[in-house]
Amino acid sequence: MVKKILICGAGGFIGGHLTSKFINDKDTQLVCADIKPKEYWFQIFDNAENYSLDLKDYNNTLKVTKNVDYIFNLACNMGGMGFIENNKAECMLSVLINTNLLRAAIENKCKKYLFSSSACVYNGTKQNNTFIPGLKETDAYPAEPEDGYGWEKLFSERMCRHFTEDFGLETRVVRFHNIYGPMGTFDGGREKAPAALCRKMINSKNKNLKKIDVWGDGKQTRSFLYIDDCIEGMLKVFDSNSSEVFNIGSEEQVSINQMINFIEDISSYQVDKNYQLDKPLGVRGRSSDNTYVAEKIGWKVKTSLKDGLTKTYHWINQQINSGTNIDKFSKSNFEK
Ligand code: GKE
Repeated sequence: MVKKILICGAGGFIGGHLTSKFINDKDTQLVCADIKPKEYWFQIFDNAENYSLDLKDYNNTLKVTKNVDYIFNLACNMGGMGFIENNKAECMLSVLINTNLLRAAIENKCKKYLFSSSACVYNGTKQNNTFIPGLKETDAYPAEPEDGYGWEKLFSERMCRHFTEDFGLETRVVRFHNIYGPMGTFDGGREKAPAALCRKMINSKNKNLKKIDVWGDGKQTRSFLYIDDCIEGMLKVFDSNSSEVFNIGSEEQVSINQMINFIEDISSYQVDKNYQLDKPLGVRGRSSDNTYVAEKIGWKVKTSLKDGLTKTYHWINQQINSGTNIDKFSKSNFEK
């Protein structure tokens, strides 16, 4: 029985990896949609139906969801702190994508819908210190999410819940905690810390410079989840029978300075740090508590930060030093 799957945001980082996961399934017919022009898609496959269009337009969502069984919504205007802190309204407009897709899923009688939420929904007052206890799913309330982006994600989570309760649409929601890995953005303004710091180290090493710029004091803490774990966790949640929200993140909480030490080991190159306190910092500390997702879904992280960073560093190094067309991974704006 062939199933038709729609991947929204297929031209992006997580969407591209999800597409590559499904593309060789003989019983899957793939529809891929992204706002970017196809030449800027991070990964694209000829044997999928590929659409470059804006899902903030309801007619476009009706078109791409036609005869679709399952929908993965990974489409939103986002990036690291450097982007979401400076584009709050743009990030909130992604609510149109989720709203349109939920409506179109009902109209086109789709069977199941997954929404990719974010750790930016978590209450900021619980993230004011370094090395905080991992955030449990219930820590999103009382609500005080990240300005702009976090509010859109939390609101859209609630829309999924009510479309399930009121219209019977099967929905799944995952909260991603800073996903990183190869085939993602590493420059141009949307990049997150793991890729940004790998790039800075590579450029310093190439120019024999002994210093890199670091946003903040380097003591702030995060956990970072490698893309392969992200895809596996998302699919396990999708295949489960629970419409609750689940963390898809890592419990390996490190300071930014510790992450830089890992990158120094990987690159065999030491640097001093120029701490820039005026740059976008986000929360002081954040990590995931995976107790509930392990218990209900049976998903556990397999890739350590050191191992994931090693793969990411070498991929970025290859992009920068091979001189191949890296625009698509290093430019931030593609919207027509
Ligand atoms: N992007 C970036 N680039 N961050 C840096 C850099 C740099 O060169 N140097 C240090 N940092 C610091 C940031 O100041 C921040 O304190 C920390 O690394 C992580 O920044 P980030 O990876 O950009 O994003 P955050 O984890 O703060 O927030 C992100 O969380 C995700 C969900 O976990 C959001 O930007 C979204 O991408 C998403 O919600």
